[in-house]
Amino acid sequence: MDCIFCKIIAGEIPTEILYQDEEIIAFRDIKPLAPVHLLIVPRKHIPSLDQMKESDAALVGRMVAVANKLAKDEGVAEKGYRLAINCGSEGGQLVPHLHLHLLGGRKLSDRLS
Ligand code: DGP
Repeated sequence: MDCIFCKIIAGEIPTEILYQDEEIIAFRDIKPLAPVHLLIVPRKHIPSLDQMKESDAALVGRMVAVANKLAKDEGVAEKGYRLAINCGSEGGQLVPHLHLHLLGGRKLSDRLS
């Protein structure tokens, strides 16, 4: 298994897990871009958003629901936050395992750069 997020999911890389259930885990980004920067990750290895199947739609919807819950837990829900999925090289994706970024705790740029 050569995927860093699969290794975190398997417990091979010690990481503080903020949320987990049978389908999804969440932990802090190692290179945070904001005071709150979490990654919401499906246990299933889907290499990118581009490769999700129609049958994964409920899972991706649950990732969003988990992110919204974590935004409340982290105290950023009221002021606002951003969810982002980078897809492919021009989309800025570095780790080839689908993940949702939750960013909050500061005023984010009005534009995505
Ligand atoms: P992306 O560019 O969307 O593929 O974002 C990947 C993010 O994953 C990046 O912001 C840094 C984070 N990351 C990479 N390796 C690790 C790791 O081993 N642990 C944690 N917590 N985050 C990682």
